[in-house]
Amino acid sequence: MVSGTVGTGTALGAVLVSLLAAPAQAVTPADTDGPGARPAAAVAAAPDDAGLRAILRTARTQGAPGAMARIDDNGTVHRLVEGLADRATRRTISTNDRFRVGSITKTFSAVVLLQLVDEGKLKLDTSVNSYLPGLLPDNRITVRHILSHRSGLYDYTNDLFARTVPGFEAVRTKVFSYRDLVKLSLRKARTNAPGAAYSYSNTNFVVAGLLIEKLTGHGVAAEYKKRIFTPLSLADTVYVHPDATIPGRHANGYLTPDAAGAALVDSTRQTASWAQSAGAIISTPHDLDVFLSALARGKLMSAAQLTQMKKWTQVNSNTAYGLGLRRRDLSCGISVYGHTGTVQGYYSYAFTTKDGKRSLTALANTSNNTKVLNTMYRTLEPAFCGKSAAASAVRGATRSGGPATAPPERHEDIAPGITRD
Ligand code: HEL
Repeated sequence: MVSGTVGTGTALGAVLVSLLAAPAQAVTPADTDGPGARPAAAVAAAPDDAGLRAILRTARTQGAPGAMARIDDNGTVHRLVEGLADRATRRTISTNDRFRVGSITKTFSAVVLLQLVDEGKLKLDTSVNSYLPGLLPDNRITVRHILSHRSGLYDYTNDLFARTVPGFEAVRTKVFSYRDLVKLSLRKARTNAPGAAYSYSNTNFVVAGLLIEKLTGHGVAAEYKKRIFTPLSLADTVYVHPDATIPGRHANGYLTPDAAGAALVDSTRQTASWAQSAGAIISTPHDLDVFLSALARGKLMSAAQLTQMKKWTQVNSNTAYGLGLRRRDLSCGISVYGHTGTVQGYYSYAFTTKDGKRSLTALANTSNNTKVLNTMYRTLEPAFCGKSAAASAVRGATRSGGPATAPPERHEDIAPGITRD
């Protein structure tokens, strides 16, 4: 595991008791775009479609039935597809296909909460318990801690998905309330004192969903729609929880079992109730590109709130986390902003440049396959850095998972088989 700052994942128990009793050693997020962020360097190089395609092909050879990417570059669209959306019908994957975006949902939830800050209904540095009395066991946990994964609330999915296919089948048709999920988290010791460390946890964005519900009086579906989907005309973006079906044209998702060589499990149909406001949105590459571009251009919140969203906690050498937003620092000297998603059967990446002029969404329709995850991670370089970077990204993708030559990976492993950063 690569920890954000202070050691997450330390042995808990006695250590944690003293940690929680001690005054929080705050991990102070850095100011907007600093310190590791690369300046506003314009994206000079054209996207390298050939390099990107080679990466998508590698993902297929590593076990993804299909892989695709769409780049929206200042009005020019690049579409790349490899392989299948559906193994039964053998339909080719399309960049118009809907898919489960997983934790890219967190950026949508953060946008809603930051809009509520703009409306004077929420304060980032106020205790969550002052809005939701008694919900959390520590009044020091603030809204900002939740949105930056610094609350220390344990991630209940570590336990739910310790065994991949049995874990998935046990929740596939379940409907949880947000409070059920918070309760699962609170059965376990917290990972750190409030504010003391970055420790990625779905629980934080379940709390975000509860806050949205409490402050607006509506479910997240209505708020996403009113505040984001409709104003941006995201016609293919939906939140259908607890419905288990992806409406309309979509790529099926195929979960990789833990046992080597076992057949992929079609995991398309599920309530995604374990994820909800932390991961249950369904969208397309076009819509995600539009969403992130609008966010970067300041169309979804005030400049003051966008500044808050981009206060960074460094996660590792080339990744930082803001408020429901990731920053990746690329080899060509620019930083890109967005999120990643892993939901059973789907690995997704959606990032945009600082000015929102170039956006990438990439998808592989499998998950629980670290080789594919690491390969898809490399799509950012050819998309944003062009040819020079693509060569090394492709080399890396080809080697990914290889024994001696694999480059160091930039992910944190929090739970068995779940790669996070
Ligand atoms: S994990 C992440 C990603 N986030 C987090 C969230 C999301 N997704 C999950 O928590 C899903 C966990 C189960 C995934 C499952 C698989 O691979 O389909 N794995 C297992 O069951 C392993 N035993 C941090 C990677 C993100 O990128 O933000 O999405």
